[in-house]
Order: sequence, then structure tokens, then C-alpha cells
Amino acid sequence: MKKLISFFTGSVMFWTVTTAQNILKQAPFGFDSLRTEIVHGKIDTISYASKTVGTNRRAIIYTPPGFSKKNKYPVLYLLHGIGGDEKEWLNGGKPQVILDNLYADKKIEPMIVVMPNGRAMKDDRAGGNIFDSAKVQAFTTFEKDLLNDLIPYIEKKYPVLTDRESRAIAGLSMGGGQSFNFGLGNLDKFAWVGGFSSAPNTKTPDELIPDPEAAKNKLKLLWISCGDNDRLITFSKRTHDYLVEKKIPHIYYIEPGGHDFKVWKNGLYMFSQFLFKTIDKSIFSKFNE
Ligand code: FER
Repeated sequence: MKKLISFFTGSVMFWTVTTAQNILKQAPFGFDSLRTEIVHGKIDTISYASKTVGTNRRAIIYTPPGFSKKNKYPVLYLLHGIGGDEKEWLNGGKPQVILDNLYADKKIEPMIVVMPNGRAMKDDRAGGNIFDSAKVQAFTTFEKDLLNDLIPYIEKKYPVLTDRESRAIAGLSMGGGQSFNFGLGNLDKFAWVGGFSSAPNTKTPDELIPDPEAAKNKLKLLWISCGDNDRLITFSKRTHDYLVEKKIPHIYYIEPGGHDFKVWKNGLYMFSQFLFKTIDKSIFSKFNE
């Protein structure tokens, strides 16, 4: 049976690698399965005082296997969608399993992952009408909470690197829109930006990138992915089209799928492997060949 499984896994890997012109685009079978024999990172829930909202707010932190206060780590802020909260990634995407496996296979750089609640309002639960205008507005307000409350808290309490090249932001759907809006809007704070299936809260391209030269010079990676069956694909596509027009290097990856965790987990699997490493921008175009 083991042989059969490894033959199957091997065949799938061979297929994905060869059809992707040596660029792996889809996570291999088992990437999200818990492996008991490897070292695991740790999940904690923290609470920080938010001056922006006037409450104490929760976030979930994943520290990597082998985490030590003697080291200093880069940070990925990983944001949820309109129906979620700080636990959405954990419940739906098992990022700790995906990342533990990537560490075991030596495919990612040690980093801390912060999963905040991106609905910056007093009652930040995902109940009731999640499309209510005050709740949608709270996803915009989160920019202030993130920059002025959460990031300073993380930098005070955790051993983290604080330069822009050691800070990444990515998210799914509303969180993808937030990542573009906040990441591209604060290039002095973020060098790595990713949006998975970004939602209508994504600013228009000229608002997102008023200064194409600054974006070109400052971004290490701008990642845009979306399922080909997602009705929100227009927000990714119009951003991509503008980036092409302005010749701003980025990855645009349309993969089979809808508006769901299959696409977002693959997004995290792929995006995280680029983070905090030397980047070869010449491979970016292979993602939309
Ligand atoms: C909308 C459709 C979808 C919208 C937001 C979403 C604010 C977000 C979806 C998600 O986060 O999964 O019209 O408007």
C-alpha cells in the first residue's frame, strides 16, 4: 500500500512539475496532512490593546518549529475573509500543518505568522449580516489597527525583525483586498504582498499603485492568485492588467477552482516559499504561461 501511495504521489508530482515547465504551481498530495514524526510549530492566542477600536483584540500567532527568543524572525500577517475572523485560517486552512510540512522539507525560511481579526470594530465577530456596511467598513479601519496597534505589539512582545523586507502581508478574499490596499499603500512597511481571490474591497489599480516606479523598486514580491471559477476574478485581473501595462513585476496565477480554501491553501503553500529569500523575478512570468 505504501508503495502504491508513493507511486501515486510521485506521478502527481512528476505531472505537476513537467506540465508547469519546472515551476511547481500546485501543492503536492499530502501537503496539508498532519505528519506526526516531524517537529511542529506552536499556536498561541494573544490579546492586544487597540487604540483604534478601543478594545482588546485577539490574534492568533504561529511560531515556527525550533522557535527561540534568541533569534529574530520576519513576520507574515495573514488575513481572513468576510465570513471569518482570526480563527478562519486555522479552521479552514490548517496553515500550521502546511507550514510545519514545509519546514520539515526545508522549503521555507523561519517566520512568525500573525492571524489577526481584520474586522476592526467593537463587536468583531462574524455573526449576523456579514455584508452589513459597518462591518465591511471595519475591514478598511483595520489598516490603522494593524499599523498603529497590532504591529507595534508584535514588535514589542516577539523577537522580530522590523525592517520592511522582513514584513509580509497576504490574505484571502476580503483579506486579499486588505493586503493589496495596506501593503501597496504602505511600501515603507511591507515588501511582500499577496492576494488570494481578492474581493471587491480591492482599491482600483491607479489608487493602489499611484507611483509605479516606487512599487517596482520596493516590492520583493507581489503575488496575485485566483480560481478560474471565482466570480470575483475581475478584481485580480484588473490589477494584473494594470501591472502589465506599468511593467511592474508580479506573479499572476489563475488556478483551477472557485472561491474556496483549496485555492487559498495552495496560495499559502506557494507564496510562503518565496518569502524572505532572494527572489529571481525572471520566473514570475511562468505562472501565467
Ligand atoms: C462582495 C462580494 C464578496 C463583497 C465582499 C466579498 C464587500 C467578500 C468575500 C469573501 O471575503 O470571501 O460584494 O463586498
